[in-house]
Order: sequence, then C-alpha cells, then structure tokens
Amino acid sequence: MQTQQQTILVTGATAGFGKAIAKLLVSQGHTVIGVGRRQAKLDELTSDLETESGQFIGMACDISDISAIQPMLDKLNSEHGDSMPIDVLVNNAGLALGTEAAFETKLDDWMTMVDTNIKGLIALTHAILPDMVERNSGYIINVGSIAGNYPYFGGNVYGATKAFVRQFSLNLRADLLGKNVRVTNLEPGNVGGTEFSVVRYHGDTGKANKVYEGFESMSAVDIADIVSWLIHSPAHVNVNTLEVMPTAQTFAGLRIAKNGDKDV
Ligand code: NDP
Ligand code: 8X3
Repeated sequence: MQTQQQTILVTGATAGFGKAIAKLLVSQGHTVIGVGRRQAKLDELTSDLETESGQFIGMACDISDISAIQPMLDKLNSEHGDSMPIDVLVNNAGLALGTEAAFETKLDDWMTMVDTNIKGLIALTHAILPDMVERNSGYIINVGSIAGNYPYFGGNVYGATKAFVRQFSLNLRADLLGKNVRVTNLEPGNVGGTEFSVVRYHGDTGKANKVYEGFESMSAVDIADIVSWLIHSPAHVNVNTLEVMPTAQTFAGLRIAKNGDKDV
C-alpha cells in the first residue's frame, strides 16, 4: 500500500471523472494538478477543495494544442518551484463527438478526437515520462474505454482513438522494462452523470440523458475509487489493463443483414 503524499497530474479535471478523481485524491492528502480548458471551473474546484488535507492546483491548458503543453508545465514549475516532480499522470481528458456511421460524420469531429484523445495524451506523456524514468519512480494511468476493445455502431474514430490509447499503454510497459514506472489502461464502459454524452451529442441534453435511462450506469465516483485504488496499490504491482462496466451492460453481439436488408 502506497501511503505517502503524492503529486498527481490529472487532465480533464474540470468535469466528470477528472473532477471526481481530483476531489477524492485531494481529500486523501495528495497534491493534484488539475488540467482543463475552463479556467472558471478550475477556480471553482480550487476554492471547493481549500479546506481539504491535500492541495489542488489548477492549470488551464488545451491539450489538443500540443504547443501549449510544455509552456503549461514550465508555468507550473515556475509558480510552484522546480521541485514539482509528478509522481502520477492520469491522462483522462478526452471526448467523443458524434454517434453517426462513419460515412455521415464531420471530418472536423474526427480530427478533434484524434488531436485530444491521441495527440494531447502522447504529448503530455512525452513531456513527463523522462523525469519519471530518471527518478526511477512513477505511474501513468491512461483512461481508455471499452470502445477501444469492442466495435459498435457510431464508435468509428472515438473507439479507434481508445484502441490507440490501449496499445500505447501496453507499448509503454514494454519500453519501461527494468524501470520502476507503472502504466495502466483503465477501460470503463458506460458512466453517467458526466458531460461525456452532452459533448458527444453536441449539446443536445435530451439525447444525452436518454443514454442513461432505464438502468444503473456507473458514476464518476466509481471511477475515482478505482483510480485511487490503483494509485495506492503496492509499487511492485502493475495492473496492465482494467476493464469495468455497469452490471447492466454487456458486449455487443455480431449482426447479419439478412435478405439484402440495408436498413439495419
Ligand atoms: P467529461 O466530458 O465529463 O469530461 C471531459 C474532461 O476532459 C473535461 O474536464 C474537459 O475539460 C476535458 N477536456 C476535453 N477536451 C480537452 C482539451 N482539449 N484540453 C484539456 N482538457 C480537455 O467526460 P468524462 O469524465 O465522462 O470522460 C473522461 C474520460 O473518460 C474521457 O477520456 C472519455 O473518453 C473517457 N470515458 C468516458 C466514459 C463515459 O461513459 N463517461 C466511459 C469510458 C471512457 P474542459 O472542457 O474544461 O477542457
Ligand atoms: C465511453 C463508453 O460505451 O459510451 O467511452 O463508448 S461508450
């Protein structure tokens, strides 16, 4: 069990999983550097967490602009002293845009998912990993998705970005042989109560709410509990991948269009 106070950088801390993860870890005494684009949400979280035992530091940054990542880390170090080694990186920021079939989507949406879920995640990892290796200590938790493991209608590029995140996580482990740096790909299924579906449906809250009707989805707190458990697990244990779903959810089945039916 890792009990000492750690410095944990969490992307996507302004909402959903990232916000729940930040709240839990700060309440456990850790220092959380929360990254997101919305400064007002970061300020809100800073004041909400003021009385907790740990510390929250908000850093506004659009990770899809990879040229903004190093300046954000430089600012963090200059404002909080060069002694801000990051013990844990939680690459959580990401998004899905659209639920249409591939031939009906907007190319811009595809590119935004690639820029955020892939390019932002690898750029931040590239910036932080060498220091972990040098210190022979560290942990990268990537938030993938079941969408990276199972194909489903409308998952096209979103699922492909998460499949990238899964393979990148496993390949990091391969490169980190002999280094004391852990990597986990956390692969949740349906989680309600976050902004994920509102973003996916381009702000249509009616459609977004329907996704969660009629069953009990997981919550951001469930995900935060898992992340906390991973961080506090013994340093000699590496969870490579961790897939979790609501009990009500299961895998998509294979389908056949019969009698030339195009309307399936
Ligand atoms: P939310 O939409 O609630 O939160 C997404 C977070 O990512 C926000 O804090 C947002 O902050 C941040 N973000 C998005 N784009 C950027 C960017 N360009 N730069 C910096 N931050 C960014 O989603 P969830 O909490 O539900 O999802 C979190 C992660 O979990 C995502 O990677 C998602 O793909 C994955 N996931 C979600 C599941 C679900 O069912 N909800 C299931 C499986 C995986 P801001 O807008 O302020 O920048
Ligand atoms: C989100 C999970 O099932 O909505 O990553 O694609 S799902």
